[in-house]
Amino acid sequence: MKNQEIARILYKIADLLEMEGVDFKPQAYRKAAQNIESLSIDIEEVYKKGELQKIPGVGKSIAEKVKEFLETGRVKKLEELMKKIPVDIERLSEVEGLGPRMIKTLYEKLGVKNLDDLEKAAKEGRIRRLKGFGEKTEKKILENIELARQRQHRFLLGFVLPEANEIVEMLKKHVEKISLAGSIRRRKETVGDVDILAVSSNAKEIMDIFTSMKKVEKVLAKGETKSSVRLYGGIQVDLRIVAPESFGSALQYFTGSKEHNIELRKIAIKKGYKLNEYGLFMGEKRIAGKNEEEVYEALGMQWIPPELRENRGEIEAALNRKLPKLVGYEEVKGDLQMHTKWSDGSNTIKEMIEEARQLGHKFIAITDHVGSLKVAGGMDEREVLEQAKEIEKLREAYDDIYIFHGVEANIMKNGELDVSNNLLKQVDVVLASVHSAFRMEEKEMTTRIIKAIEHEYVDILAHPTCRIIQKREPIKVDMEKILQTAKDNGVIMEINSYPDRLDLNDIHVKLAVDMGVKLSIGTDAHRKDHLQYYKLGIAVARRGWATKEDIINTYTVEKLQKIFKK
Ligand code: DGT
Ligand code: CA
Ligand code: CA
Ligand code: ZN
Repeated sequence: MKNQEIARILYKIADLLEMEGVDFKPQAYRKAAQNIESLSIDIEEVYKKGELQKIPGVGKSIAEKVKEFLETGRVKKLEELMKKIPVDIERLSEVEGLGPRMIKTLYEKLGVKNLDDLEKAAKEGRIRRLKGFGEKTEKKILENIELARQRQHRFLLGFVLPEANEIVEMLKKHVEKISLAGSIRRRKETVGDVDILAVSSNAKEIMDIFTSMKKVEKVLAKGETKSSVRLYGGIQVDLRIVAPESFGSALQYFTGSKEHNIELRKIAIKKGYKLNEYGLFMGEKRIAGKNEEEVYEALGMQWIPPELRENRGEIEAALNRKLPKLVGYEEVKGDLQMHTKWSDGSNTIKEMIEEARQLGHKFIAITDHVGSLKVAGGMDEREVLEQAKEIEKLREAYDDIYIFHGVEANIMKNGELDVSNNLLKQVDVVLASVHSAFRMEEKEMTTRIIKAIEHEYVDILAHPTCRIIQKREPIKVDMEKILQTAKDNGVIMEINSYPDRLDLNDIHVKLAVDMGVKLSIGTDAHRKDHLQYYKLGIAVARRGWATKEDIINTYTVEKLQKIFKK
């Protein structure tokens, strides 16, 4: 989905136009950006249907910019404006109290282009001398720069990973070795920037290719061994070229986490070695560095999968050769949560099946909303029965994929479900989840969830903490108590794999795994292209030390049928 990227471009044009002193247009751009940002459908599809101008606030001129971006990956108008006013408008306008016009004055009078310049000018007392600013404003600016810096943007793994993989794939043809590094390689739920490492005998050419990619909005730095760019989506990508004999140690170093590296270096020192990005050294002699395996091996431990490198006990386990055999990305055979046109999804059951088959799934569960959730188009009993008939027919049409008929029911405030047992009896698998009254005290909320887990027909507790990353805090619950109840009742805890949910998170997954609670992976797809997110769920499972046995999506259909049996 390019919705966010396009909104961001339009906001930026708005700010730059305002700096130019243009009237009305900035407001129009912002309005359009807001509407595109909150669009629940993919703007590319709107464009394909020729319906861009049906989006509120999108007129001919803005529609043309959207079209230009979707077709060419750039917007000339933005490039012209950025050339004319070369300031980092986005970061600067994050300083509270600084509007586009003030930024313009600061640029014209003091040459302020970015946060560093701004800080310097404020510290030197140059801002207070400007007309309309004053000492108080200067002080405020200085305080707010700190806040703007702390509010450093992080990006959802699920949205950045496809872009990062595309870059790696594209560069692969030109280099000897290449890999993602940093938090994105560890599959952390959000990433600050994308780190890429490569080996090449022709660094200069690689850097040219890298910095002239279509998706690059701005080249931040360009050198022979390191370049940084910012993509239209707003994220920074760093590419480093390293020597072949150091690739493994550099990959190890730049994969992190920092905490993991610190521990590792201590172990190296204890053994009388020195570990850095260039290699593992005994005196001047490099004893390992070409690949990661030999670095870990020389330190007397198993190679540690990147997802575990958070200094949460993995180093000790690796030293004792007791790392778990993490569930593999190829071992998950299906998806246990998705929605269709029967409730609030955009595709038919058949379309979801087709897509799932493309992904190689052997089973899926169709889990449309039931009950009173108005916005989600919850089905009633009659509709569930009709849906069952459709699924029965589709089962006959496909012999390479099994379709479980499921529902997602709402857990009401008192812990009861808002549908009858009669309805629940009609389906194979029942998901229960909280969709309202998120702010209850921990004790009350825990009792509520426990009651739902104890419900005789509930199989899976879906998105158990209800958090939306960077948007909604998790509900307050006693997680250990919930997991214990789940275990006692044979209820599965979901790893909701939608990019902004990832719920349970890695820490809770580890707790569940330690307690012997089984987990399921569900994308919560509301469109067929969301089905690809199941891999994010596997990443969370791996970060939570889960093995194949812990994740029921690795089981056969027969085994699942037994688990879901009423
Ligand atoms: P991010 O980008 O904030 O999501 O997180 P990372 O982990 O990708 O961090 P980043 O991009 O600043 O640096 C990449 C890796 O480089 C990091 O995971 C570990 C390594 N690294 C960076 N700075 C230090 C440091 O000061 N000490 C050590 N030991 N390692 C560092
Ligand atoms: Ca990073
Ligand atoms: Ca970085
Ligand atoms: Zn839900």
